[in-house]
Amino acid sequence: MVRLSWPHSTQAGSGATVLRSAGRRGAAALGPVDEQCAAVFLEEHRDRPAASVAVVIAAYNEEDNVAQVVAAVPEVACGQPTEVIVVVDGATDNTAEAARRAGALVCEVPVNRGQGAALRLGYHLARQRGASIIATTDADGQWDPADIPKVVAPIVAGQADFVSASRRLGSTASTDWARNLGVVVFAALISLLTGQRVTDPSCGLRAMRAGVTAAVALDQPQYQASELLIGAAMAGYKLAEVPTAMPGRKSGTTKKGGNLVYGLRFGAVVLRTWWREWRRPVNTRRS
Ligand SMILES: Nc1nc2c(ncn2[C@@H]2O[C@H](COP(=O)(O)OP(=O)(O)OP(=O)(O)O)[C@@H](O)[C@H]2O)c(=O)[nH]1
Ligand SMILES: [Mg+2]
Repeated sequence: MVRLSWPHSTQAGSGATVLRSAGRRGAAALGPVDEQCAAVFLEEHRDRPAASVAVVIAAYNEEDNVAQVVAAVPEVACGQPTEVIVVVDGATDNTAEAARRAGALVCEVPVNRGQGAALRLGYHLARQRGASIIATTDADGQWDPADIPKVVAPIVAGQADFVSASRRLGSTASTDWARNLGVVVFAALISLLTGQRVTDPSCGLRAMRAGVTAAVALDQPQYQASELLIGAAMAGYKLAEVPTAMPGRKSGTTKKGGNLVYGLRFGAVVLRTWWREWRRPVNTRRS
């Protein structure tokens, strides 16, 4: 059976909100590699003033793209200062150095584990540094960092907890019909499963209250987008979308495989996450 509506939770609301929540929801404990890299990162940047909006970027072999992306992140979003945290894991090129030169705070992990694992670590670092809002974008230039204030705005205004940009509400430079069809199909499926309107579930340009990243169970190593989105929706966080124009990857190739592999793996994470969240007992959480 599919439940069509979920309670919403924003800071604009108050009091107890009924949420589907397990005894142990939330970010998995960091492994020893993450602990070590986080300690080095936090110590290295201890004296750098923290910003309330952290833009977290996972980057793997993106030396030709990452500097341009970091440089394009606005220094202020909706009146709040930003900082850029780039997590590079096991890259075989100069991604980390390029990001650092462009002004990002860089966390280097010696082994490659995937975008999901890198973002999880990045979320942890952002929270540890005191960010109240975490935004994400991709290191390949596929999304326009100039739109970061657009995804932050509904959160600052108390209208949403989790905001995704949407190419379908805006436009896309992609002529890949299979990929574009996949976006439509998975958007319809996730909207049905969560009861919240979603038009672009794989968009990498997002913003959320920092607490969302700690409250939602995240364990996907690579195909992380739908896990966070579905987990947030089914935990009762209020989603919103804003239009964006998607320029597409600047150079290099996808790390996620061809369309068939991407579609199958994305779909598997959608169903697995929905099933996991659906089976959680309903609990009460302070909003
Ligand atoms: N740190 C880290 N980042 C990764 C890894 N795999 C992908 N990324 C980054 O995650 C972002 C998205 O990866 P892409 O390969 O472009 O995948 P995608 O954007 O979901 O899919 P495409 O539409 O095919 O580009 C990029 O910034 C990648 O550099 C990884 O193993 N480690
Ligand atoms: Mg990409």
